[in-house]
Amino acid sequence: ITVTHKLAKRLIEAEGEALSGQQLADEFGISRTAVWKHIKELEEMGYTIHSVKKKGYSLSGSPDSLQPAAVQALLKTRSLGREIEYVPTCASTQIIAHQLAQEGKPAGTVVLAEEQTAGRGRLARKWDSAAGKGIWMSVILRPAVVPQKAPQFTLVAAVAVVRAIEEVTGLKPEIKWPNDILIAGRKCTGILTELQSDADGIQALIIGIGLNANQDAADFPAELAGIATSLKMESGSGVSRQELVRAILYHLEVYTDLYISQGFGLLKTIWEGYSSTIGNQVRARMAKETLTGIAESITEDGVLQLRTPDGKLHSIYSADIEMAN
Ligand code: BTX
Repeated sequence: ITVTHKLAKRLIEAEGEALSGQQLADEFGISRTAVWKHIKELEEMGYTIHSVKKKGYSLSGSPDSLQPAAVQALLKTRSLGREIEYVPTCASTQIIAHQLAQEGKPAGTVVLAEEQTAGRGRLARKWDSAAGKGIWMSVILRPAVVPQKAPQFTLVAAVAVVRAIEEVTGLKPEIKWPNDILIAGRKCTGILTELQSDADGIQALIIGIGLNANQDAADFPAELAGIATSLKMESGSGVSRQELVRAILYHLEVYTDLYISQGFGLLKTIWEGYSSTIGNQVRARMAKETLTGIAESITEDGVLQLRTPDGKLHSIYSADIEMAN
């Protein structure tokens, strides 16, 4: 990363405190004039910096940049996001993350894009990923668990994203089994967990998170009208993607650690608390059939238990869920 980005990181971390030109010059091993030039460059990038005589430079506003240095400033994680691959545009962050995982990049590596031209959902569906409006992110994990446990990570990630949205915006999202996050019944986030495994087990889990942050209704294609929403549309004001990425990574780390050390039990309870599915009459559309009944619970493996009117309990591994009442 460039000195300019390092300087941005330093100013963000100072949280509004002034840093003297001399101190910054010493820290970066450059002249005070050079510091001043980098400050000017940051201003051109959209940072608002006050320069106060004798005190130095303080930051009072920054662009909502997903540049790694800016995201990593104030990042509270141990490993998630310590390596970030940032691209202005790509087909899908999942594709890049799969490649990086195969090249041996460590667990915790994150891919962030401003725009995806072929963002994907489950079953080769499309994920609309407008430029600069959302968080289009893939996280590489390398958990020592059997491949059958992979679907649980979708549920773990959903809990992490809900917590992050609550923390940053105060909104109250709900989880629709297995992988959607809704606000007032409309989808603001989708999660896609993909797997690289061999005879030895899981090599990498690629957790894709698509979060609509700052779209207005008109930014979505017509077919998503009434289906999709963004945090901005729900809260009435723009949100900081940078802050959201930090919060998601933090909670994802906390909850995956919890999952690895304690198993799924406690997480299942937290997940059920956020679920709009459990306890309700739902319609589950699957490849071959559609079942209607009460969604009773999820199992320890994250499998949905649906009771049909004839009293039978069905295990649903994969489906699209709609409210039936
Ligand atoms: P899904 O298959 O559950 O949902 C896909 C469906 O959601 C689409 O068919 C469409 O109806 C609807 N949809 C498409 N785009 C949006 C949107 N922006 N907001 C709300 N609804 C939408 C969900 O799959 C998993 C999506 C994961 C996306 C992330 S983005 C980063 C990573 N890279 C990548 O290519 N995918 C993941």
